[in-house]
Amino acid sequence: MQLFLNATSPYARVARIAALEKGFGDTLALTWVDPWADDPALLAVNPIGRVPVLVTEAGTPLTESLLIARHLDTLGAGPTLFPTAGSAAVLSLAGVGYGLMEAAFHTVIARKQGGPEADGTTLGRRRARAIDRSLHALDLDRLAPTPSQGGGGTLTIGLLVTAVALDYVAFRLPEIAWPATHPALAAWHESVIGRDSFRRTRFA
Ligand SMILES: N[C@@H](CCC(=O)N[C@@H](CS)C(=O)NCC(=O)O)C(=O)O
Repeated sequence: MQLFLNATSPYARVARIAALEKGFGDTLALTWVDPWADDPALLAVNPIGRVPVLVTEAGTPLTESLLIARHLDTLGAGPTLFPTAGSAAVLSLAGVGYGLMEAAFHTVIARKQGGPEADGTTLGRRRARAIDRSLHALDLDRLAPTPSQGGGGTLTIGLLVTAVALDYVAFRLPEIAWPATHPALAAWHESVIGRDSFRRTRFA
């Protein structure tokens, strides 16, 4: 299998962590690309031109980080990232974590394209409010149903996506300083990013 990715994409990191958690660390070929450069190799497997893309053993390209994670989960070894028991809570958390990731990512891209003024637009302010509300929603109460699923325990797709999203906000939008305003969430986050799969995929 082959994974098209870049080192700063939170979406690609979700796919890569899922691959590592499911035992594909040694067999997954990593193809590093710049999705903004219209690389022909990437466009050949994804007409949308985004990472991540997973090309299966049979040569089928899969796009969308959560769909890739789902496929790897079906195929791989170890505990499932999509447990049947408590499925609604897991997916509910994944939705909030993914929404935070999107709001943060689009804030970064809007700044790159439109300069710092992008933050002051209607959409920019809307994204900032979404980030703020998500951080509150994700504070420990939200994570309470699965507290033992942090560092050493079983990871779910909800916890995985949320931890990557929080790390992305800290990496790209440090001025938000969420660990200071949400210390309990920060303590939980620390325990998850200590996992081998997170340490091996740090943003760079
Ligand atoms: N919904 C997609 C989002 C993927 C995405 O936006 N990837 C970014 C990199 S972080 C990208 O490749 N952007 C290039 C572009 O939008 O043209 C997913 O979950 O995989």
